[in-house]
Amino acid sequence: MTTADDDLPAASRQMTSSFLTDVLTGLSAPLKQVPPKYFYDEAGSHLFDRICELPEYYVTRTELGILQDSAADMAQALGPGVLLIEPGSGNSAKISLLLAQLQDPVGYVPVEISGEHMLASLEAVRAQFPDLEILPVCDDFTAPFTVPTSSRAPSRRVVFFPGSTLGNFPPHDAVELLRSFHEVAGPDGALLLGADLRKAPEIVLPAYDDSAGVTAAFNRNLLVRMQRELGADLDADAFRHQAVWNDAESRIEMHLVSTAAQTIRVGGQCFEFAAEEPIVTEYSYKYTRERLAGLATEAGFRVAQVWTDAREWFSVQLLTRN
Ligand code: AVJ
Repeated sequence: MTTADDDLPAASRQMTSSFLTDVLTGLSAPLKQVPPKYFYDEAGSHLFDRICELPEYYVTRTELGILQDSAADMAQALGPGVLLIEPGSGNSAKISLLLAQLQDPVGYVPVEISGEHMLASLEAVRAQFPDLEILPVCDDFTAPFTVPTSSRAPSRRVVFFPGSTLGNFPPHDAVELLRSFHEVAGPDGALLLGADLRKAPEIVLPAYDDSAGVTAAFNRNLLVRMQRELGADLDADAFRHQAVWNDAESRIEMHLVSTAAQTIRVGGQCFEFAAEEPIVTEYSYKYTRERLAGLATEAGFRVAQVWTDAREWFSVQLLTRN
């Protein structure tokens, strides 16, 4: 088994150096930014779990509802003997709903950068499906990764990518990511994709600016992580959380706004902020079904089936290879 345990120290060293590189590059850009994948350290992963419970955050609840209603139908569409690959796993609830319905899956391959969080959620899957072969990969799924070989040959590979994480990627990058999943899935492979849909900003915006301030803490945790892991010299309280709906781009933008003119120091470099200057920390695109079908087509997929909730807020889509 390709267990992550042995590789963890090396993997996290690797992670630190790319965190530093990405922070330095991002803060040097005219519009300052830090990639959202760095939200998910131990504290960030827990804060995200709390976001999923918030009344305003409809995303997880709606997707879970679709999976509860239609996992049997999805399993039927996928067929027996699949190897299930989950990039960015970290929470077992969704995969469990699918695994419970799949007919004789040959294995489960979780792919996750946050090693410890993955291992914890893996235990839940292991307990529920003791006979399932689990082949974890500790890697960044946005870069190409090797799929481990299962003991039994699969009928097909199925990439399961729930949670609307695709929405973090601007259209061009989203197509690139879909292309890499197309590659990972291989001939006869498929992608089961969870995607949040475009809807009224009155519904979307509060999901990223909740009244309890959990999303604000999640966003500011990035600064805390920079202090702890990179020795950044900054005051996290001198930045405030901001969520903006950008209608033209059909996306939520999360910002950390500098409350005053200030200088912060990271990795031996100084970065000047004007008062009210933002760091962009996340885009969360809300694509229409048509737009998603367009992106899928560009990546070589065909939309075979779509499951949604009654309000059509969220979709789970089965993309197959042409
Ligand atoms: C995990 C990327 C789907 O964009 O809704 C939640 C992350 N950010 N609240 C999303 C997130 C702020 C989330 N995804």
